[in-house]
Amino acid sequence: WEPIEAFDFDDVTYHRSDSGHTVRIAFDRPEKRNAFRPKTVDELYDALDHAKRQTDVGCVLLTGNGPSPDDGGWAFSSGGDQGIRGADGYEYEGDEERASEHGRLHILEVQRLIRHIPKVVVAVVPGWAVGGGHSLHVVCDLTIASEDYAKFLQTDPDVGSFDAGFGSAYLARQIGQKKAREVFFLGKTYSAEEAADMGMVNEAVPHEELEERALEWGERINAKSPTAMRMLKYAFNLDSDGLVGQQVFAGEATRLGYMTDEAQEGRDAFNEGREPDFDEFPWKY
Ligand code: 1HA
Repeated sequence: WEPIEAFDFDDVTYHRSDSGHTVRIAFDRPEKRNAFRPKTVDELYDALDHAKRQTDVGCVLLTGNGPSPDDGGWAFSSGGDQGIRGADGYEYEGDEERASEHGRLHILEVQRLIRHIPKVVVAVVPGWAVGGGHSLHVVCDLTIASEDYAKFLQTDPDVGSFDAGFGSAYLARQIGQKKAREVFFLGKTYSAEEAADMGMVNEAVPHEELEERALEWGERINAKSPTAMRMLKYAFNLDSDGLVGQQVFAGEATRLGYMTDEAQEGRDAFNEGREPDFDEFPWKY
């Protein structure tokens, strides 16, 4: 892994694989089970947005650094940092001007970016995935988890919070209504194997093999056709993204359309001030 030097992050780390085609973005607050504060969310968004624009990158691994220096515990993320939760959201710690504005819930913007980034995003879960951290893994395209330390838990209603979007409703599409309701209403803790049986984890692997296996997935993904993968991701998203999903999918269809001689004849005719001649293009069936 090569560190990506373009950013000076405190709460996340950002690396590119030796092959260059996979990036690794990791929460880096292991002493708080990788809870996120607004600064963490800003950095996560910036890293993902940067990754989005790397045309030679096909796969993003999203994970949590560890273990905790305090007790050796591992975490993907434990969700919003409850220590800086204000009256209406999470506040900027140590930044009085920003803290006084209003609380932030912009992890939801990160969720949308993960949905729309034209790459495969893999949640690599080495330990706890809890609350908003659980919802984040739900939103990722794939999840691989440590069979030794990964634990999946929804505490949202314990702390008076609720992800009523992807974290719950989309989870129900993955594991079914009864199970999703159990996750939130009973708040049980599930192992990686149980989560795989439920259908919200793709594979449980020994802890020491987790990153290596994730990197292998990245290389498999990177070997495939970028256009086909992009269209497939947006196709999978479409029925749970409504008109926005249709817009994203249609944008890619437009891109493919623009690449045809037929569309270029329309453009050329306009630019040359003549009527377009589409005669050579059949009405295909
Ligand atoms: O639901 C949303 C949203 C919904 C809509 C829109 C936006 C949203 C944004 C966020 C969220 C949420 O994430 S709400 C849910 C918030 N998270 C939680 O309720 C999880 C709280 N943490 C725990 O339940 C447990 O800590 C744990 C199951 C993750 C781990 O337990 P464990 O292994 O026994 O460790 P523990 O001793 O509890 O934690 C280690 C240290 O990490 C503790 O600090 P220390 O006593 O050493 O100083 C603990 O306080 C800290 N920590 C863990 N999680 C958090 C945390 N500190 C702040 N915030 C946390 N989330």
